[in-house]
Amino acid sequence: MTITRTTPVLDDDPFDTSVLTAPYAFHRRLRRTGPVVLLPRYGVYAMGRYADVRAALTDEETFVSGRGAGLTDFAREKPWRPPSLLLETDPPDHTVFRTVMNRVIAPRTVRALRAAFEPEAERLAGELVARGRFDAVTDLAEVYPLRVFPDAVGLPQEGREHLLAYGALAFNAFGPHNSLLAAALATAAPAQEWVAAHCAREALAPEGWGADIWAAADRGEITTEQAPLLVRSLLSAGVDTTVYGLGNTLYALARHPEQWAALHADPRLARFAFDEALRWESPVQTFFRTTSRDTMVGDEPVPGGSKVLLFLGSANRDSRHWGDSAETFDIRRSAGGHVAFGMGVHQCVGQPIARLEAELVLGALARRVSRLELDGPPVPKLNNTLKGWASVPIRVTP
Ligand code: OVV
Repeated sequence: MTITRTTPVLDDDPFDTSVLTAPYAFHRRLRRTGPVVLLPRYGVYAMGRYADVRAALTDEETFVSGRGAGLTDFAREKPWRPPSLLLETDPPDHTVFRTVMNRVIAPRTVRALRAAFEPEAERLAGELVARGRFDAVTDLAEVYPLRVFPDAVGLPQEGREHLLAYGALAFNAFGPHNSLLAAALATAAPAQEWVAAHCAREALAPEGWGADIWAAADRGEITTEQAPLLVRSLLSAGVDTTVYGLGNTLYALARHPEQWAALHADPRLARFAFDEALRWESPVQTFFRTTSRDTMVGDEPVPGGSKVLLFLGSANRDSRHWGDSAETFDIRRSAGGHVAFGMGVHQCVGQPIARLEAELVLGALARRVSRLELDGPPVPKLNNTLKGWASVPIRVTP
């Protein structure tokens, strides 16, 4: 006799405003319901447990990226822009492009930027602490990455603020065609033009990550058609991610004054505070994969050609992996192994840059500030993929 099981179903819309702003109750239900569930509203599968999300991320042959890392299945629907050579490809093609980018943003290369990135962090922290009250998002998290990252790419001052609108569009576009994506598309045309123009060799400074990508084309490692697309990846994923990451870290610390006290007592904990904040409130909440063949998740069959929504932010709070304190923000825990940067062959190539920015700016604040508190209600920022804040008013005591 064959016993047929039916995959459990959840009727929720994970891209509804209520879930985007407060996803954690939904995550708990998702994890409790099973290793994989169906979301009939979108005709996709979803996973929220750490072990299953991690297993899918590290099985890039079954859970492919070439059909898109968003809801749109590139095998059926035209993507909103030519697919990314990094995010939206699979090995062996992916390996070629990833190898080029690994060299361009190698940890050693990024460490050499400390001297360029540090003075800006010190200057900004000094100015903000002198003011006493400031907005952790609009005065800091959105300001610091836009000062240092575009310089390292080789972009001009003029127009770099377009990177925020472009990133917002790129991350909204992983979700459904809802009002968030419509609003982003309606306003992002100037940002799209600016980004397209600044992937060209002539628009980039003779030294920097942009020029380094073009140098790989000169060496024949990639073609001159591929170089601008790799530059585009830097411009797509390099700014909003760190803006949300810094904003979420400051939000977490403002909500937990005893954690700020620990960081102030030992500013070398800045890197750990950042990792723990990424775990506790992951900027990139979700990515999709597509199954290349029939597979099993636990006891549940998932047919080939299915879109599968991986809840990174839920995996990062799964007590099966993190224990009873999974939902507690604690900068002294070992948050290593979180999937906020992904895992496997697509794991964030820019993470040394994000870590450097966070270490410098948090360290600069931690050394100057003994107390950091919320100074008003934080305002959520809505995005189909990113979780974070439009405003986090804070008050600091030197
Ligand atoms: C928005 C985003 C995230 C990650 C990678 C890329 C874009 C890309 O263009 O490669």
